[in-house]
Amino acid sequence: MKLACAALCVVIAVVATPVLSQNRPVSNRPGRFLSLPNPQKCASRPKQFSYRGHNYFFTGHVPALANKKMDWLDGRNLCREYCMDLVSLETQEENNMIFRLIQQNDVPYIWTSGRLCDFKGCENRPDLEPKNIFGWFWSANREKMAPTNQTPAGWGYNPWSSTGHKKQKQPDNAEFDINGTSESCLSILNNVYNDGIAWHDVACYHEKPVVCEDSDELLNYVRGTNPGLRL
Ligand SMILES: *[C@@H]1O[C@H](CO)[C@@H](O)[C@H](O)[C@H]1NC(C)=O
Ligand SMILES: [Ca+2]
Repeated sequence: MKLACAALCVVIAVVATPVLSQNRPVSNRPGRFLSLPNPQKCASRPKQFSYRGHNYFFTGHVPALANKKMDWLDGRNLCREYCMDLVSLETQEENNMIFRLIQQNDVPYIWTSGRLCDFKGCENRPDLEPKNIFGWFWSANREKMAPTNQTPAGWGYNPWSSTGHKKQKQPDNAEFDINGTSESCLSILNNVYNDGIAWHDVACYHEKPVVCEDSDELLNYVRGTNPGLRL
């Protein structure tokens, strides 16, 4: 479901991507920005598997990146240099594909592009309240997620874990209760809480491998500015 409200799109756009807002700060840490795509890297990006016209790769399967772990924003930026972004899981089929990758390769956890709208511009939005249920979206394309307490439309299960650090269903913002750090980013954890492979809200500073997925926006941008480049 696309975000209905243009206001949210504009607001998230500042933080969450567009080509036109590359140079805006995206976190409290000074000097951190979204990266521009690198046309050469886009043209030679790893294409390990594909789904509905998008290519994907897992950093653990790229020799030069195999041992790399990064926080959420660095993960986005690694992907973005390849005209990709962190993976977004809008359908059960796509989610199952990523769950299988994690299961078959015994991957402990990855970052997705899922993000809580809890930054500047997300205030005064009754439609996003309560945030833990209605405030989640995919940063890569700014698509709103289904309410976290419901099985998404067209799915046979709710991908959020039913347990976690506080033995409560996710998202639980558990680290906030420990030391005030919000769990604003969406990670897939592999049985960390004896809960199988499932979605968890996790503080964005944690370092994890990532799955990158083609970004139509960045590919179109590089296509437009580099005529003849094969992507
Ligand atoms: C919060 O707690 C986690 C887990 O113990 C720790 O890794 C992190 O550094 C802490 N953050 C702050 C700001 O104290
Ligand atoms: Ca959590």
